[in-house]
Amino acid sequence: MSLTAKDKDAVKAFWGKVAPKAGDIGADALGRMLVVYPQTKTYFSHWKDMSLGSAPVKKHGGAVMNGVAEAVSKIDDLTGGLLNLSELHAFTLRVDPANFKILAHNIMVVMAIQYPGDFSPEVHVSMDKFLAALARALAEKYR
Ligand code: HNI
Repeated sequence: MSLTAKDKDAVKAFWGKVAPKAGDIGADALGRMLVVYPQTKTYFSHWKDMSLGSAPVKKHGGAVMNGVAEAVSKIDDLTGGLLNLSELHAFTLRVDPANFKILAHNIMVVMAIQYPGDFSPEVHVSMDKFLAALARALAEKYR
């Protein structure tokens, strides 16, 4: 299911609202992923502290959302735009691509909690499609 112009506009408009707090959103989403889906901890075993709100979780939560910001700016060509990130996750980090949807789900949950007024059903469906397209683009190099 490709992103329509309406989806892209909705994503860009919503991202404009949440971008100032992207780091916090990423930290909460990553922290939740590690708690709710503990199998994802294996990828971060080199971190001393993986608890919600810890320094590594906050730092990496911000890094992940920088990746999402990059994807928003490359929304017309996610596969091409995220090639390096896909290679990093596929070859270097060997992250099981099933986890991309899991992190995307947690990002959606945090956005809904933090922006209840803006997270309308219309924004919800466009963000869901965008994050699914982002997950697919990150899984590109696995094929
Ligand atoms: Ni991911 C590193 C973006 C999903 C495990 N990840 C990054 C970096 C970005 C990034 C950007 C590089 C940071 C840097 O250059 O230092 N990751 C994203 C995005 C998604 C994603 C946009 C999906 C929305 N990453 C995941 C998932 C996992 C994951 C689902 C594992 C469950 N990522 C990692 C690990 C690293 C990483 C591990 C390296 C972390 C470190 O300690 O350097």
